[in-house]
Amino acid sequence: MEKFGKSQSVKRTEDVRFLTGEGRYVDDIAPEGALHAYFLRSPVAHGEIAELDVSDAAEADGVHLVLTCADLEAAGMNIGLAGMVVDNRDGSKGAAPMRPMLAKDRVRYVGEPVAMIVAETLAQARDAAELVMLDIDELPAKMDMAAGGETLHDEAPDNKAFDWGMGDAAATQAAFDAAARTVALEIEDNRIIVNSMEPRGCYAEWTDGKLHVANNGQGVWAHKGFLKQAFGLKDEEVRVTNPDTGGGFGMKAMTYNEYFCVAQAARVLDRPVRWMSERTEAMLSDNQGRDLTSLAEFAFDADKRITAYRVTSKCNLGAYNSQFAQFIQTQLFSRVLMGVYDVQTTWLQVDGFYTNTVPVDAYRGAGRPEAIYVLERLIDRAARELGVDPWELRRINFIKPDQFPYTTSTGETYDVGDFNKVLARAAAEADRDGFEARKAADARRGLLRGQGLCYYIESILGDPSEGAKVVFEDDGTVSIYVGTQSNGQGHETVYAAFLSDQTGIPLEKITVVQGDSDLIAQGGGTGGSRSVTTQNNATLATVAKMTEAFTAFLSEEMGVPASEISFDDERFRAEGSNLTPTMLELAEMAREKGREDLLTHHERATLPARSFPNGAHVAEVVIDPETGIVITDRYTVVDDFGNLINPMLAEGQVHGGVAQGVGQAVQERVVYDEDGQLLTASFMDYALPRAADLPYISFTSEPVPSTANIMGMKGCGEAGTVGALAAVANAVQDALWEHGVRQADMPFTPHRVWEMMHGERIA
Ligand code: SMO
Repeated sequence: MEKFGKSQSVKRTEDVRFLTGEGRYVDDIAPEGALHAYFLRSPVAHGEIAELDVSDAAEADGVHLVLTCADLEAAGMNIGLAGMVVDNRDGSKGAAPMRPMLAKDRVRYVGEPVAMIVAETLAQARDAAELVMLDIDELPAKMDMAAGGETLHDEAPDNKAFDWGMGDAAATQAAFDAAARTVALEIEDNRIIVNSMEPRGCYAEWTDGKLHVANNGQGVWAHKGFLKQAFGLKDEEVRVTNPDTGGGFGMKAMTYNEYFCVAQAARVLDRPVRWMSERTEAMLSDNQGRDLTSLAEFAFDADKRITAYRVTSKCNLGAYNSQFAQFIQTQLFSRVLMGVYDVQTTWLQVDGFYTNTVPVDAYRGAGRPEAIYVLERLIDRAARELGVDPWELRRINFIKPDQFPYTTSTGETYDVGDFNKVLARAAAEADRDGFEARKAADARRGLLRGQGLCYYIESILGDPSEGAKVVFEDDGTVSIYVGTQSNGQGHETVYAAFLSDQTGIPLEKITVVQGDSDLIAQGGGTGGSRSVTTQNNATLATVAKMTEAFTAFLSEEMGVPASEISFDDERFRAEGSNLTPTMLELAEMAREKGREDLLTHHERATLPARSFPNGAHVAEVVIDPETGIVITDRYTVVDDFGNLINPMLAEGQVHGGVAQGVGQAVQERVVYDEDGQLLTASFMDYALPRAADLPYISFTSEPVPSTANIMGMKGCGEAGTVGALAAVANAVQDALWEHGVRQADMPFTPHRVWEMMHGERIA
């Protein structure tokens, strides 16, 4: 395994570019002379459009075009997407109300795009938007998931999008009936705003009937498919590119309405058109994350073994089905329903609802953080109610090493794992033994200290296939074309280092090419912790073919049988010859001989099975009971990511993921008023964590190499977030337990913690 696990922390080659202002984001590269688009968005959460008159706006200075839904329809466009739907429990399909690209007849959330103004300058477009006559007959806003109230879509009576179930409800009930003990917990998973550092944006241009859309996405091919569909174009008539992208986190994976509208404007005007979201606009229009409440229950036998697990959730989808939304809290949640515990009797029931809020979709982890949060909160609660150490209760119920491969009740097959080993390492790294002394020291200062554990598992998601094309360029460099899409994670470094490691081609000669649907035929983009495992698997396949081809070439050139030639990842060696060419040297020889076929190699490969990153997060919080302020004081992560390609970048992924998890747990929360106005629409009101809000994050790798792929890798992109929520929440609950707090829901802001402790609400 040494071959795949050199585990060198190569420094990020892209950082010189990023840190010296040489990054090229979509707003940096819009074509000269592109017109500016600005979206007029609904100022109210719910209502019928009584009047939409854009004639004054269309006449305003600098304005070239104003588009409404009627214009899109008149142009014959397919004006909306319904999103993917799940099956209901009775076998029917979940609701599929169309989400128009620009509001048609009705608006359903504050921020929904109603009209698009295109002008010479952004200021002119914005000014013209004020001239649009938009008269909305307001309807009551439906802001919760309770029955009754206004209906958003005719297709969804009672605002119910779906009722989905998985598992064996009857067997689960029987296990509860027979249980020695049962434990239940009802908890909320607060809605958050994703807040990528770079907001969404795009530009579009048409050249000889071919559409080019550049946007900051998570991969070009999904966007290309939807654009083809909307405009009725052939494959060769659409090109999508993703330049440097400043964070996506799931939120940028979707093909948003703005991209279609900008493309249509560029077509009508026969000029390039650009759009860049502003921060508050992003807060009102980027898909949001989480937002569900769950009742979770365990049945136990007399030996403290869990005999059944039942979760019933309600999830808030916002005003429409975003692209993947119906899958997040259902199928993706179910992937790791039972986490690392050996329990076969389970039932998951999820009902989805529409409300007059921004649509909700994938956010770092997409269903797995939600599932692990519920499970790891419940097991902690169960330990308290059963009077067992929470670490011990986990150990009792862990899937044991000799049970692998282990197929879960929801049909996932975990290949390997050694949860006890990881947990023991976490106890040491977190200095669990020193906790009581730290707690006592804080108590002398009037402060409360709590410790929380989360043992998480996640699965990689998305397309298990990927392609890798290696090209020996005329200038002696080598390009590798990849189907994934860096959003800032360091892919350029990791892929180049891996190819270098496998071929001996010097790292500095390798360039990673990504994000252009004209350059590589297919690719799955970034998401679901898939990128490095899936992409390197493709690289391996390509390297195998390259090695074979160069071996055959050398064999012909030297007149030595191919069976006598070997390649050791650096040099080719032929028996009885002291000629030991590198792959780069052979490529040059091939070029001289006119063997163009040896200069390009392109293979696709599919991972044979999913892999399952897992690990233990241990958080310690300190709470000031006078103010309710929660400080995340210590944070320890021990992860089993299998073999690491670049430990430093894996650690960086964990740091970022933990920051997002701690942010949700301690600070972040979307707040709407009863009329559906977003009260947290700027960083004045929405508390994103800053560096000073986070402690040093200790990261340790305790790998159990995966057997699901030959690299022994498991993935790491979302793991930090999956583990962080319950670790922090359990720590807060630990600190507050002896103060009588039994309902501890995120986020643990001072105000909310004070209320929990004092049992009363402050305004
Ligand atoms: S939330 Mo992700 O991009 O699977």
